[in-house]
Amino acid sequence: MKIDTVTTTPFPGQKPGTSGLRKKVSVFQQPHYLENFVQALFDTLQGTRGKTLVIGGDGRYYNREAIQTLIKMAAAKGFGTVLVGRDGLLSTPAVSCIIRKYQAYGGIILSASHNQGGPDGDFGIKYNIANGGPAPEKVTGLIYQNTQEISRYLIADIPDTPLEDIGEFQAGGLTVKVIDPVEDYAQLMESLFDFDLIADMLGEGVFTMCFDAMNAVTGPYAHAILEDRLGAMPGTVINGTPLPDFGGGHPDPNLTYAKELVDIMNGVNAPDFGAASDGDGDRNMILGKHFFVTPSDSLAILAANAHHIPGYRDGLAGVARSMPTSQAVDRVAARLGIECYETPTGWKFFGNLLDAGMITLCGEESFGNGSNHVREKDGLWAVLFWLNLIAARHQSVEHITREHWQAYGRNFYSRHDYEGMDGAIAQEIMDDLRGKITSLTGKSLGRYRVAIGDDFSYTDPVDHSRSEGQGLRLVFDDGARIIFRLSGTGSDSATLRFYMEKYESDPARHNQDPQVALADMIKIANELSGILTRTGRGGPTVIT
Ligand code: VG1
Ligand code: CO
Repeated sequence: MKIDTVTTTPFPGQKPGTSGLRKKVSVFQQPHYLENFVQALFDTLQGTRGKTLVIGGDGRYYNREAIQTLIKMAAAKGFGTVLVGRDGLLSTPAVSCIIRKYQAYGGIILSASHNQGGPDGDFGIKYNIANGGPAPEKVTGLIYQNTQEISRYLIADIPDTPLEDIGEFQAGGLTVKVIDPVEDYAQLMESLFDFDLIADMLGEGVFTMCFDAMNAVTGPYAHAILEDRLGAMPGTVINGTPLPDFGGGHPDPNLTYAKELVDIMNGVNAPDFGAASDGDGDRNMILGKHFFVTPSDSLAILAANAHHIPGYRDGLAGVARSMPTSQAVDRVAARLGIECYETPTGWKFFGNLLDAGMITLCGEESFGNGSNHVREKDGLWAVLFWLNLIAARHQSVEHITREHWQAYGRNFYSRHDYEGMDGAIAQEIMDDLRGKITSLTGKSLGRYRVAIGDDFSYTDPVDHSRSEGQGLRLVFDDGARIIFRLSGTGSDSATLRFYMEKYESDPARHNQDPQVALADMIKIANELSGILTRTGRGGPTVIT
């Protein structure tokens, strides 16, 4: 095998964010751009000779081209085997599952998750380590350092590998195995959930559901698991064919971008259960008939009901949530007598807790839940968890959620996103807030007294690594909170996120619209930040 050493120079800004490096497709298409980043990554990896690397992506535009480059660079790096999904497809949780199952050295996921795709959209790349989870900050920091000093990359001079069919190919010294993207993942799901029980419920034709794959990677998974194995009616999965531009939409399962599903679930003859997943299959949105479950509530409900699910019948070691996620799950943990950990935003912070056996379930307010079955959040897993729960309890999504609020109280919660902002203005708003946040401690804002005003930092309880600057928070005396964060998953423009939360124990008040229940907090957030006057906007782009 001939290996070419190509001279190159650094690109600025190849710094991984909340979840890998995400840039416009046109940026990734520049000569050497992808190669530089991959070489910077490979230069951090020791002892890869003969080892296995998993490669897959969410099928977005530029996926196929990028995978060929990765295979050639993996050959040059001396990996022994590459496992790649057919057509280059693997969901993020499937990559995590496959790394763990085949004890691979690591994996590369090509995705910009919920960001738009197509030639004018975003592309992304993310590295996962041997536990199946996203590389921790110390690794992503090293990669970034390398990108700033890079002067060459190594690539094998071998032909492209055909990815259309399952099979095995020799590429220089490398064996490329093109695998079924669904099979290993489906087997794992079957080991956790009561498929017979779910199949009985779906097969009767009385219980109906709709799953929106948003023209992204979960299409093949949902068809295979929900329709083929569990017997849901054909047509249950909508937008089930992965498209390079996701049909022009944002593959982001929220109330704004999953509009088709939301309309179906709010319409006449709405199905009993609705769900959607994002570009790379790690997020989930759960809906009942005319009913929306916030991701934070969903996490709490899964934790409170885990004993109904075969895979979790032995109980939970502990739970964790990201800092901006509502404290609903904290109440469940308290009642179960288990620990609840609070981590910064991003799945990479759950890895150590899961590996150490300190937690079983974890989640984020951004439509992400997961467990110790893999080291990524997992969209279809959450859907199957809910289906198993509904089948076990014979109750609707709305009933289960309302009963949960009765038992634990309701944490009213909302996130306001200001997308597509001018980066300088967004930064200025955050800087101003950071400048005054600590001095607000002890002061009154409206009828609230600030107990903590700070910039959240985290010390990992396992390896004691520190992460600073993880979001500005105001915690009030009664536990209510306002959090301000700058998104770390965008490509060019900036997104500001405001998170508001407030607890209500009185069941008589659980029916309020969260926007009404939280109106006073939203007002405080808007006034403190000056968001509306400083941007001239009428309101947020997305409200969850
Ligand atoms: C967002 C979410 C965060 C999530 C991350 C990756 O990050 O807020 O909770 O872990 O996306 O999810 P940010 O920095 O934009 O707020 V995914 O499905 O895009 O990999
Ligand atoms: Co995602």
